[in-house]
Order: sequence, then structure tokens, then C-alpha cells
Amino acid sequence: QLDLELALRELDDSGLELVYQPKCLADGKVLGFEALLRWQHPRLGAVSPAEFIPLAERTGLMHRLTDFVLEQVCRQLQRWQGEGCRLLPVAINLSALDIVRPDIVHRLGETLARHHIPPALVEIEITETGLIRDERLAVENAQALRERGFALLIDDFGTGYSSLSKLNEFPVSAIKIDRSFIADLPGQEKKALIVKSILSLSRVLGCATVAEGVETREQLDFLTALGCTAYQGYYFHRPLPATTAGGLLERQP
Ligand code: G
Ligand code: G
Ligand code: MN
Ligand code: NA
Repeated sequence: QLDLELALRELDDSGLELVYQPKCLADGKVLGFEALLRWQHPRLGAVSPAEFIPLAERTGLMHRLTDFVLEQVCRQLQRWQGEGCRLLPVAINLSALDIVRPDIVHRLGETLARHHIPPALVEIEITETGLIRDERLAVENAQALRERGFALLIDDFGTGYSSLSKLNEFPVSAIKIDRSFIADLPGQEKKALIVKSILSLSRVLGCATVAEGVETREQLDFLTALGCTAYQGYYFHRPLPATTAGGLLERQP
């Protein structure tokens, strides 16, 4: 553990890479991507973000990772554009710490502007699980980001401690239903009911819904019947290297 913390402190960008998991319509048409961080350490091997993200949060290193992701996503969008691709939005994950960064709105705006990327092409996922220390500042930042044209998605929805109160204050564009609710569909009646109510809640709030962790045709059909319209999961695509993801984009005539 100490070893891992040391490695994280010494980390330069060379060990880090982004993979891109598509978000799709039921027919497989790609709507956009989620950027996910991967860390390959020369001695420790592949370290899971489930391990190093919480560690980075505890040790004050999270902002460096987030800034790296943001920079890389902007460069990748530029690269795809240079290849003649019709660009689609890429979502980045912000930690509960990032959303209360005093500089986060400026940082996002500045980085995109430097790469000539419009905010409509970078979406923001905020996990519901993270404890937000300063709710007022988080809401302020979220509102400022929405005003600047960023879409805001609530990640891992249903697993957090204050789902409904947060939805009430946050200017949410979409809800991502956590994959723990999708995993046992359609057999598990209770989870099916929870998914149904998340979908109707979403409709009431006027936001979109993305089902995470869709792995089977049965899950997809069940979710489609309930009115869900966007999906992410191994049934469609795993997180992909940038070149493979780029191959899914239409080329401009
Ligand atoms: O990609 P994978 O399933 O291994 O990710 C595990 C967890 O790490 C997920 O909760 C995912 O959201 C999170 N994660 C992956 N990449 C990033 C990132 O760039 N920033 C943040 N904050 N979390 C990430
Ligand atoms: O918490 P977040 O939603 O950001 O986590 C995304 C992670 O979920 C990705 O790192 C990816 O590896 C994982 N994931 C994506 N699709 C599936 C899926 O269909 N099944 C499983 N088990 N994990 C998935
Ligand atoms: Mn996410
Ligand atoms: Na999630």
C-alpha cells in the first residue's frame, strides 16, 4: 500500500493511458464515449482505478490525475478531428473532490479553449457515491459548468447516500443507473422495480438515462421495454483503446 502510494507520487504521465467505452442506442449506434483511466506500472503491473483513484483522493493527488485526463481527452478529440472524424462527446469522470475545486470551472474552460474544443464535446460524470464536503460550492460549480455548456451526468446512480436531495439541486443532464441494478435483470423483481422507478424519476426531471453494465440481450430488451434509450456495457463494447474507438466514428465527407 505504501509502495503504491510512493509509485503514485512519483507517477509521470508515461504510465497512464485512457480507454474509451462507447455509449450506444439500442441498435448499437454510438452516441459518445466515457474516458476511463488505466495505469500500467513497470514493477507493480496494471493497477486498477478502483484502487488508485481512492488512494489519489486520500493523498491529495487526485487533481493531477483529473488534469491529465482532461488534457488527454482534448488532445484525442483534436487527433480524431484531424483524421476527418465526425466527433462525438467524450465524458470524463470527476471525483467528489474535483467538483469542489475552486479552479475546476476555469480549468475545464481554459483547457478546452486551448484545444479549440466546444464544451458540448466534453461531458462530466460525477459519481454519487463520493462524499461531497462542501455541497454549496459543488452546486455552484455544477451550475457554472452547465451555464458554460457542459452536460452533467450523475454516475453510479442509486448507490449514493443522498440521491434525491442532490438531484433536486444539481442541474443534471442525465442519470447513469449503476450496474449493480442492471446485473440481475430481468429475473430479480426488486431490482427491476428500482430500475423502473429510476426511469420514471428521470422522465419527471426531464433528464436522459444511461443504463450501465449491460451485458446481455435480455437485459437490453428489458430496459428498452421500460423506456430506457442509452446503454453502456460489454454487450455493446468494452472500454477500447483510442484507435479502436476512433474507428467507430463516422468520417466526414
Ligand atoms: O474502468 P474501471 O471499471 O476499472 O473503473 C473503476 C472505477 O474507477 C470506476 O468507478 C470508474 O468510474 C473510476 N474511474 C476510472 N477512470 C477514472 C477517472 O479518470 N477519474 C475518476 N475520478 N474515476 C475514474
Ligand atoms: O463507475 P463507472 O461507471 O465510471 O465505472 C465504469 C467501469 O465499469 C469501467 O471501468 C468498466 O470497466 C466497467 N464496466 C463497463 N461496462 C461493464 C459491463 O458491462 N460489465 C461489467 N462488469 N463492468 C463494466
Ligand atoms: Mn463513470
Ligand atoms: Na458507474
